[in-house]
Amino acid sequence: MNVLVTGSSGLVGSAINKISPNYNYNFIFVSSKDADLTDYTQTYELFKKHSPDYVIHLAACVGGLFKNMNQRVDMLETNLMINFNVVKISHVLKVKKLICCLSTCIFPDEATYPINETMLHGGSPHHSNAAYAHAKRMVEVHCKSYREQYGDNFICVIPTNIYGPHDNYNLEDAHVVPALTHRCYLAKKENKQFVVRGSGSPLRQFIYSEDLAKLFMWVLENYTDKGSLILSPGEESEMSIKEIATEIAKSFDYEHRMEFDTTYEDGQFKKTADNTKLMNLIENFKFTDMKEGIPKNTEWFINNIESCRT
Ligand code: NAP
Ligand code: GFB
Repeated sequence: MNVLVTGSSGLVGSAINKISPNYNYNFIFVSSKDADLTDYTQTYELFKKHSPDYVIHLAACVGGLFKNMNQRVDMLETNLMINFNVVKISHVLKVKKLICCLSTCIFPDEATYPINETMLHGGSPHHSNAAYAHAKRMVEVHCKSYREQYGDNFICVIPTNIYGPHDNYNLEDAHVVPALTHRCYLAKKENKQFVVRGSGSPLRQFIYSEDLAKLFMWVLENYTDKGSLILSPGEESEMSIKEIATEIAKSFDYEHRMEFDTTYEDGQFKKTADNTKLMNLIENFKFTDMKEGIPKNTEWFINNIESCRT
């Protein structure tokens, strides 16, 4: 069976690539160098060439809080176009199972916690990433429409914040873990203060990319429900940005030089996700603890800083 993985050169795609030898499929790992998925014709040609049975659709314009605030149009248009093309062509070419990727940050900002899969369209997303959030919510509507009108097996998974090797470590566009990893590396190298943006009080859950990759393969092989599925450690894993920054600083032996710059936005205070639906399906899945994952990520960054996305 052919499994086409879009967005495969990125954080999540690289993790799926790493574990792919453990699975008996013909994986086709593609990125923008194989086709610009914002272009319908290029997308059609790519899918026609590989005739995938299954598609794990990861490709997206992705970024942390500051990229979302500063590049709203790109986040909206690029993701709307990529997702429209991939979903429509998956139908046209009769893909047997399409797995699309949402994010826990696209849920309503005014929510009761923990958030669960039924709450996706229950209110406006946080203003900081509204463009990205609406583009992602539309892919859920698109998949659901094909499911209901044509019976297509198109589903969405909803990861929480992800970190791990092959992330984007750009100081302005990246998510908090890779951005602070890069920033702490530079602070120590230049003997300067390690500046953490915002107050440090917001709360986040994180999933290590290699854990998520295993869950994607589990979803491909075992998940038969029609509804979306949150892929996240439990509520108890929630940490403050300050705690996360401290773990990153410890991995560089630099926690004594950490300070906060509150002239920067905090973004959403929390987006606590409920993983009950997942855990009821996949008993005793072991998530990597941040105290283990952060040092692994730091080691990978230090060993790959010359070649990774900075
Ligand atoms: P990433 O590291 O930025 O990788 C994005 C991938 O998409 C890259 O392979 C990139 O290819 C590809 N891509 C971007 N624009 C493209 C285009 N126009 N045509 C073809 N390919 C294109 O992203 P990620 O963090 O792995 O995210 C994967 C998925 O998880 C996304 O759908 C994202 O929304 C979702 N997600 C991420 C997080 C997180 O914290 N990172 C959290 C929740 C959900 P090139 O390298 O060639 O540009
Ligand atoms: O991962 P992040 O950028 O995005 O985390 P979100 C933002 C939080 O980390 C804010 C603090 O509280 C920031 O103040 N922070 C501290 C930093 N230092 C830094 C830094 O150097 N860079 C960054 N980026 N943050 C995103 C959504 O929300 O969640 C995206 O905007 C995406 O759409 C992602 O879905 C998963 O977790 O706030």
